[in-house]
Amino acid sequence: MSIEKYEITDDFLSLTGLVIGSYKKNNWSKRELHELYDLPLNDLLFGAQWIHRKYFVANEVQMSTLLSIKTGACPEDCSYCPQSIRFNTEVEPEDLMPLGEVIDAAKKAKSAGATRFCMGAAYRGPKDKQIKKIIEMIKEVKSLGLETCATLGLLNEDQALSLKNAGLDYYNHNLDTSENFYKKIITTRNYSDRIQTLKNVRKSGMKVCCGGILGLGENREDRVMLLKSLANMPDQPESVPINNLVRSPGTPLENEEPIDMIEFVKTIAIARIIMPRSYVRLSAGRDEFTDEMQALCFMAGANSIFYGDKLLTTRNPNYDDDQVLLSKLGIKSEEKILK
Ligand code: SAM
Ligand code: DTB
Ligand code: SF4
Repeated sequence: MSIEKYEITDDFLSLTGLVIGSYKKNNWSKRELHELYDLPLNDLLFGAQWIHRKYFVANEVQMSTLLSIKTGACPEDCSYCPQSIRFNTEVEPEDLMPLGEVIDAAKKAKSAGATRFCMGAAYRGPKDKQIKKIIEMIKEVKSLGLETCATLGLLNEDQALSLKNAGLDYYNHNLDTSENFYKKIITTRNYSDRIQTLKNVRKSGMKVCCGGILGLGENREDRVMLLKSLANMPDQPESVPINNLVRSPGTPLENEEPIDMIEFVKTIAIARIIMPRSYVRLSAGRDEFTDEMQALCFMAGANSIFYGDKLLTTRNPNYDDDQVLLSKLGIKSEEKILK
């Protein structure tokens, strides 16, 4: 398959689902996704740009700021995570943050230009007592005119509904990798637990933020299967974070081989093509990327970033460096006026 000059061939259009004219294609096969990975890089980037410009305003990115509202001492054994109590890492555990500190952090994020504030907690899943306190945080953050997002682990239906009723716009819960590889990364819960939480979130009416991590030692087949699971959900996630593993000292994956950068860019481009209406977020691990690598990811259709000098516990590029980079690339922050 090839794309000659500026003509997009029928084959390519058919592979990307555009011939059927529907972003609702959710029957991607393994073969189709492998074929997309096998395309020449320029063809893939061209296709991703073409689709990106059809569904989104070009040269705009959405900016989310993260805050860890409860840090470390997590009972789960996710091999990538510095917050697991099972690994000897540099993270200092902290209890649920007082409301005032959350409000201060949200105000700072808003004045720096973020439009969404995402609160993360190192829980397997929250207890109802904790949800009550988090509901207060959601209400306050929302009243500042920010979109709200939370990532608190597994949720049952009632918990999802109470967060939705408090005004939570997005819930982040990642599939992380393929179902097959998942078992090598986490043993304390399984893929179907994750799928159930995502169903509960969807049913509550909140928007779904769901993606994965690259560089865990997975192979291309695992990446294909992750993308297939994401794109073939009955409703595709509104937001798809693609994380580059942050290799944290003390975690079992601290010495993992970094993922090939072209493979990372291809994965972003394929996510853009198969989930044309989703925001694809260039997420954790951006601090390790050169400006050129980030530019390639934006070219591949990434249109969202985590913005602010810290992710949850690890480093992210600082506000000023990001402003310089975005200005060099002619990329603007997506403006959202929230009432
Ligand atoms: N404890 C909750 C959970 O696991 O769902 C919420 C917080 S958890 C830190 C949210 C997500 O962050 C994980 O699912 C994973 O995708 C991502 N993450 C955690 N550690 C990471 C790392 N070292 N590098 C990249 N992504 C990471
Ligand atoms: C997501 O996909 N990435 C963010 C967010 N969702 C919660 C988390 C990244 C965490 C990176 C490691 C850390 O800072 O602790
Ligand atoms: Fe706990 Fe979430 Fe980290 Fe897993 S990813 S150890 S559940 S904080």
